[in-house]
Amino acid sequence: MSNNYQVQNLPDYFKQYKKSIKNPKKFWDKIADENFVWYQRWSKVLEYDMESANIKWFKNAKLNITKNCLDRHLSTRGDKTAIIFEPNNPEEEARYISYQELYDEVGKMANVLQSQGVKKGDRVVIYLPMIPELAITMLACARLGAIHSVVFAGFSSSAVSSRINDCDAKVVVTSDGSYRGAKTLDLKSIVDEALDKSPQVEKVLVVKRTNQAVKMKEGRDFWLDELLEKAPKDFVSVIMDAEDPLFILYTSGSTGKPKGMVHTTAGYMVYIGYTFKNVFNYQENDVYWCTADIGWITGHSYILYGPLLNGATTVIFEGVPTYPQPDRFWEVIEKHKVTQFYTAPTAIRSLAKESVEWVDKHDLSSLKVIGSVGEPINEEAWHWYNDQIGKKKCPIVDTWWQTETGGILISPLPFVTPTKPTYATLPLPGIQPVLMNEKRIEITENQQNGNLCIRFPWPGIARTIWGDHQRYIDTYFKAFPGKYFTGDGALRDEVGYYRITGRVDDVIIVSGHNLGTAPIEDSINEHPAVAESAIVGYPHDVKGNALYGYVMLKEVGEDRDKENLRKEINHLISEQIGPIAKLDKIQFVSSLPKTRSGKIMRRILRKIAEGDFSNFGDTSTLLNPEIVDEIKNQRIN
Ligand code: 7RM
Repeated sequence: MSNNYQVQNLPDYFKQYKKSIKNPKKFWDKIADENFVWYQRWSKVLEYDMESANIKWFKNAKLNITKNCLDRHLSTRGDKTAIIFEPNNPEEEARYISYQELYDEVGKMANVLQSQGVKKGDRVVIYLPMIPELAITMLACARLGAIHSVVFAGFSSSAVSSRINDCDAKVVVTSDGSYRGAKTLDLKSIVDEALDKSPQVEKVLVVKRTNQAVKMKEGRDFWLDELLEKAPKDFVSVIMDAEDPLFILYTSGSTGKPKGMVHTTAGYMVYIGYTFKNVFNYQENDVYWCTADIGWITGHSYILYGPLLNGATTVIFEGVPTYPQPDRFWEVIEKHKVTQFYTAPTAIRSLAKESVEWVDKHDLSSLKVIGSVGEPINEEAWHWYNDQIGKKKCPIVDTWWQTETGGILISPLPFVTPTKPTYATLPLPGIQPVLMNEKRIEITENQQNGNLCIRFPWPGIARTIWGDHQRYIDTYFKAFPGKYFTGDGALRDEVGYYRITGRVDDVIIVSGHNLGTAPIEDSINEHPAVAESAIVGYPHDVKGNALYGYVMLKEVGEDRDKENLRKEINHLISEQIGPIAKLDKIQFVSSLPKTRSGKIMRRILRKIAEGDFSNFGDTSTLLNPEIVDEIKNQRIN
């Protein structure tokens, strides 16, 4: 990437932004032209129709994203470290993989996949821990033109098989096992179980990680190291069309069936390359670390593709924040002199609960920019992050985006946009957010809340849901015709900064009043004894819906007067929102069911509140599936 599009300061941001809105095609045309390598340029920058949700960027361009991630860096950055692999166990040595080595490994892997029958357009499901082979396999698929679908390696066999079946994958890449903290997971046996329900899978390639004993099925299962040993390094990258799918990534929807979001090649590449450079203020010798799992969009875009497109050094961390001790993140920052650190509010909150001595033991002075993603970051966590980790000198980039958006849409630019706690601030160039009211009318004034939509397509937007374009139209383009509907609510302040307030599908109508769960939860969380809470609605004879609150306390003590706490909580809500928002039932829980990225699974809580225990969908995709039984058993009637 050249330096042409690094936004320099606030006036420069406004100038770029204006240009990008006045003529988006011209804006992206120039970025695509000057910062990437192509086999062939496009005949048209953009063609789109919002009603049929038909979006094509860089029409007829030919390229391969791995040429942009690897080949073009070899002459100038061949010896530079592309990937730092930090293993789960700190006693195990870190690995430093140069751009040249990564190129060689990806070439070998692409040759292996090809020799196993994988062709352009085929789907490959990847079920691997956070090890370099995961990145290598994804890039090898992209080099060959196969569509990768990474399934988070904490998901159950039923989640694996339903994804394999949905995209009809013939090849699965997995490992014998995986390390997570003090635990070992048997990934290969989970795949074996999944394949009972996915008999179409022809080949399973197995990475050796834990060296545990696994069953290998003759003719179907192969050890990857044996295949790689014989494979040549060079693999000429396959010529891809701009709109050829690059990957499918499943994300949960409001129904149990996950949506296979399809991202295509050119637009995704341009958008991720550009946003990585700007949002993290990436400079040549920086060491960038995003703690997400690659099995999540954040990992795809901002551990793998974004950094490599920019020739950056990216850390892949196999472990968990609290292993062997709660200072692992801070230790790794010190060890590798990390300059950009990107994590989730849920991780920040859990580490903020630990003694600050864990942080103070470490030299974090290498840090320049720190980031947050995945859910709204509350004021308390924002300040802890700013004070203890950023030492008040690192801008916090509170980045708002979605699996569907491919990359970051609303975020401060470090050293450019003044930050404001809990605000994702301003849209990136090319992004046109709009707030819509319930009558589908655009809210033009500031200091208003509304449904967050995006007016104009950007290059990174997902193009469809695999096998179900109608569901894509219905989910994202129907509610507000002509616009992409994010499903989130937002507040725009007096200067035009956006604060994401949470999912608006969590709006509950009580006695005809529209109540958002987010503000109620915020006021509950102000109670000094409360750590976290979640509100759902359940049917009520009189009010239509009533409110059921799940409340997690900071300290669990049998001696606490629960009835009194309930009163205090309702008193707080009553004062801050109004008596209409008081909770009808309050259940104290030891934790809330969450996805890996820290999002509360309200669908399950809603069912429990309703007393419907019949079909929770697949709970194995939760971070803490065991909590579901506890909550069910202690449900308040
Ligand atoms: C990247 C990612 C998307 C949903 C999104 C929001 C919530 C994400 C923020 C946020 C407030 C943020 N993809 N969300 N980032 N809310 N502030 N900075 O998380 O598809 O897994 O989730 O996450 O509700 O719609 S995702």
